Amino acid sequence: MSGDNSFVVVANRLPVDLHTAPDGTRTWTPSPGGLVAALSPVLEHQQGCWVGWPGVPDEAPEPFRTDAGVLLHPVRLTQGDFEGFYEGFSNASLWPLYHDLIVTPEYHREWWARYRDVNLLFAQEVAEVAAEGATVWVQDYQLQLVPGILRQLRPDLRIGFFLHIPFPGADLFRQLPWREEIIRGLLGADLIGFHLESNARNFLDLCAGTEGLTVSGTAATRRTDAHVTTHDGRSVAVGAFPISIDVDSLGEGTPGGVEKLRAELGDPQTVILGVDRLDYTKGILQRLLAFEELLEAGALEGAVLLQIATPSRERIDQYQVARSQVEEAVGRINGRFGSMGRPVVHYLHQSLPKSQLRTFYEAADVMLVTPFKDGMNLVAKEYVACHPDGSGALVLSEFAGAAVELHQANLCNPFDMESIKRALLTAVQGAPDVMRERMLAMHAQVSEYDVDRWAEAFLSALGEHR
Ligand code: ADQ
Repeated sequence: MSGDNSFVVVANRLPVDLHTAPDGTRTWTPSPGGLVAALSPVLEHQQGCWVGWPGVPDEAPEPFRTDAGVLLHPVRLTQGDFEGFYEGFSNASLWPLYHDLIVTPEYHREWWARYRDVNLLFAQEVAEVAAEGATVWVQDYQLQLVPGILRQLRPDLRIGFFLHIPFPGADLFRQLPWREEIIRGLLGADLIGFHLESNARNFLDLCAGTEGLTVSGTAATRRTDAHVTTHDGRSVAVGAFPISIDVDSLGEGTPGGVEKLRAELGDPQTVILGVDRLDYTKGILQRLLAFEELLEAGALEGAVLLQIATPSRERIDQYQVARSQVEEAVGRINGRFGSMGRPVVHYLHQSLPKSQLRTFYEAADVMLVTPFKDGMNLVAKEYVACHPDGSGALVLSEFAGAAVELHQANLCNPFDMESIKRALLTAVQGAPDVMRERMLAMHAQVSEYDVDRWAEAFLSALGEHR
């Protein structure tokens, strides 16, 4: 049972979502989120095969090649799979657990059963398309059992696993009723990668406390100094590989685009920008409240806030709550501080083309990135990449993985309203020379460590390990 693909990426979602119009016409649109943004260019360079779900239940079109040469292999999930595996176990159990319980995770045995079944299904699909001895790169928290199952189905494969979200401390992780199964699943890989050394350390601590596993070495960035030896004597490498962006994917700036956008916003003195999936981890409400308090204090004369929020996981209760809180705050702030035809908060609950995002990034004097917890946060890096001349200023949560590399940002603690306000004020009023120097240092970091370096570091570590 093997196919002819020597490089296979498997992720919950394909990089495109299938849409069927009422007349039956089918179209594909880019699917949202950081994983797709990071991996698409890697797959294009490798001309690899991408196994994933097409974003709608009960559909699995025939595999096809994209214009960029990537072979897409759709996996069919039923409505029940979608609800139990995706909305349930992945996004209402694992997501909040791995983001340090910002909301309370729910654990249900039926969700877990679906998670196991769907992981088996993904592993079987990969086993069919991967060539003898192929490299398979498994992505993210939805597929943590795939490495273990694949190892059994296809021992010839070289298997890497990368986690795009944080990995929690052992004390939190141990809540999970199926913790042993998840650890065993992950350890089916030859290499397990995290964004940060702290994430890798959390995983190693957990393994060190698990019977039958031995840990050697310490977590390191872009190296595999740490190893876990499994019950059956296999050695699994563990390392930190901070993900980054593909600067080219943001396209060219539109000539005159920035001026046009600023004019549309009423030529404000200061444009403050937020760009996020609408997720309760991203701290969107907190930043709105900080903005509101500063307006109230008369400290942000002539500033407007532009908040772009991509619709995300809209059927899950906590996401509906987060959205209504955000939208209520937007309405209230505009009611209090806006004037006829001149809102102070411009809010779009939409997905936008990258070229348009680029114009927003370029036009923003200040970028507000305030997650309570974030694996990396590519938006922060995209903003920095769009300011090669050192203009602009970044307010960044200490709890975003990106804060490790972008430590020259105006860092804030999103749990502390005063801290967000201080960082925002410093970003708006800080000495231009100091702000410029910091932005230039961050720009150099993002330019040097782009997404190609990330993929290359991970894949060469995987190649060396076996
Ligand atoms: P996300 O939680 O989705 O990613 P992030 O890393 O910021 O978060 O990536 C979001 C991506 O979506 C960016 O490329 C951004 O440009 C794009 N995007 C956001 N809003 C958009 C909009 N309205 N229209 C179009 N595009 C939009 C997960 C983890 C992160 C980790 C990434 C990659 O949660 O911590 O950084 O994976 O590993």
